[in-house]
Amino acid sequence: MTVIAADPYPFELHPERCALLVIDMQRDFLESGGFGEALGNDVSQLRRTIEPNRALLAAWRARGFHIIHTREGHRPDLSDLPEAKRVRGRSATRIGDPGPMGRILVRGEPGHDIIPELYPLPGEPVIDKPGKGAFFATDLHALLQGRGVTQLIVTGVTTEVCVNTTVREANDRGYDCLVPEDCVGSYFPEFQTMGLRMIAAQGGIFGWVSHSNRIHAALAEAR
Ligand code: TIU
Repeated sequence: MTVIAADPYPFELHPERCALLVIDMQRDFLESGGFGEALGNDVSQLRRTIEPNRALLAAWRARGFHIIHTREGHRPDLSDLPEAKRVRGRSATRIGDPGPMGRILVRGEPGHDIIPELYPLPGEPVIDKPGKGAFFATDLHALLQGRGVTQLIVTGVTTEVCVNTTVREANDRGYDCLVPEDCVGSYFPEFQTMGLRMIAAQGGIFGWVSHSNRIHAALAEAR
C-alpha cells in the first residue's frame, strides 16, 4: 500500500487491485471532424490530457498493473442507439451519419477508435459502451471482479459527462475512484472545474481528486 496526496483526503493505493480506467480517448472526441466537433465543441481543449495519460499508462504498463480502455459507440445498424440519444442536440450531423473519419460514433469506423498516442497494447481490454457510463450495458463490472479490482484511477474525456457518470456508477458498485485532474478534460473550462469539485466535495461524495504528479510520486516512494 502507498498513499497518494488527494482531495478531500489521502488515497490509499493498493496497486495490485487498482485498475487504470481510460475513458473514451477516441478520435471522435479529440480530433476534428468527429462527434465532439459535430456538437459544436473545440476539440483542442481536450488535447492537453494526452501527454499525462501517456505517462500514466507507461507507469502502469511498466509495473504490470491492470489497464482497461473504453470507447463510446454503437453497432453499425444503430440497434443499440436509443432515439432519445440519437436526437440529442438537434445537430445537423448525428451519431451514425458520415463524417471525415467515417460514420460518427459507430464501431469499426476510424473516428470511433482510440487515438494513436494512447493506443491499447495487446492484452489490455477495450470496453465498447453504448452509454456515457462505462458500466451501463457492458461487462466491465464482471471483468473487474474477475481480476480482484477494488479501486479505479479514472482518466479520459469528458470530465463532466463520461468520466463523471462512470465514477458515480463505479462508486455505487463498491469501487474507490481517484481522478487525476490533468488526465481528464472538458470542452468547457468551467465544467472541468465543477466536474472535479462535484467528485471531491461533501467529504469525497463519489471519490478523490488528485494530479498525476502525485501518483507518480507515490509510485516512486513505494519502490
Ligand atoms: N459530449 C461530451 O462531452 N461527451 C460525450 O458525449 N461522451 C464522453 O464524455 N465520452
